[in-house]
Amino acid sequence: MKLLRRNFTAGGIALITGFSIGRAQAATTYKLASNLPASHPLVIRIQAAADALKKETNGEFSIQIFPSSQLGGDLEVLTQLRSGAIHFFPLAGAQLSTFVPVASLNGVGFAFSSISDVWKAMDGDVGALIRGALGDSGLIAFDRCFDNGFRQVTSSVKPIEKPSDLKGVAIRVPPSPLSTSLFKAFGAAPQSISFGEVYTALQTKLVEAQENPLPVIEVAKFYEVQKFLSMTNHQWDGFWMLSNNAAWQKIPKNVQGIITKEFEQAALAERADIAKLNDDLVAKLKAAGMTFVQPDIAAFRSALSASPFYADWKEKFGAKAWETLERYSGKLGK
Ligand code: X2X
Repeated sequence: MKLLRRNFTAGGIALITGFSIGRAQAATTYKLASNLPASHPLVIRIQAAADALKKETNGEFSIQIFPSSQLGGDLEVLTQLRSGAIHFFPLAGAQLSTFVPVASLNGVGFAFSSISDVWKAMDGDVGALIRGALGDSGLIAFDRCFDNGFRQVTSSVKPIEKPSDLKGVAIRVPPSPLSTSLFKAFGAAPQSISFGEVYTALQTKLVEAQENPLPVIEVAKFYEVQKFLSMTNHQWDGFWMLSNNAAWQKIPKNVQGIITKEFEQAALAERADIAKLNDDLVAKLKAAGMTFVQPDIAAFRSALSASPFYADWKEKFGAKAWETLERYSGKLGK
């Protein structure tokens, strides 16, 4: 028998044995926005978490999910989260860095060469440092980062095999100073575009290229408007599950515990989903007509090292953050 108690004002009621007694309590529905389509493992797993929450609270608490940027562009929704107009928002460090700069620390070019290295850092001191900065900014960031993945470059015009192939290329990047800086270092012409507008930007040739992990390329159907896929692995990014602080404080402690547990389980399950997808998607995207390219990654790494990129970002992030990252990445740049 589940006992659910809640902090209540005078005249309130105790919610016990799984149902309300006395004055019926209005059920509470929290809003969660995502820029990803409903078919992405992150949204699928969060929906399962929301279903479990509703069941465990007997419908007293539920989370309504708005995928595919239905509530607005990346930075607009971040503003809504900060104001409390929405209550939860899984957002990548890339976009988050416009509000909390150190959130893109894990996105430093070629910082990680394997997903196991990523989780050592993100479930270790790099994640703790970023989560602390998010907390200082007034947001609640849950412990376990969801996986977005290693980012790959796609193009509608030509295969990107070496750094000079990016020269002058109009490439979409997330609204993130670090992403813009990374592709400027390769001589490209990056354009910051909110994720919900990327397909149209590619379809109308506003940009000829974009970069995203394979699962995003697949669920966003970029294979319909992109021909070449270069496995550059130039950046890893993840999604932080975020909550508006005031909205979170209003949730009874026992329900906070259920939400925390369900989001933790969702993140770990989503990481496994992404790992499996990465194995399956090469064949699927080839079958969808994409031409895969294995670029000279060493040439990209040395081109980035020869540019001011690493020195600039070491200065921007500061010595403590940079030292924390290099404890996992090894020395970056010269
Ligand atoms: O905007 C993107 O490219 C995406 C979906 O990968 C992120 O949210 C970082």
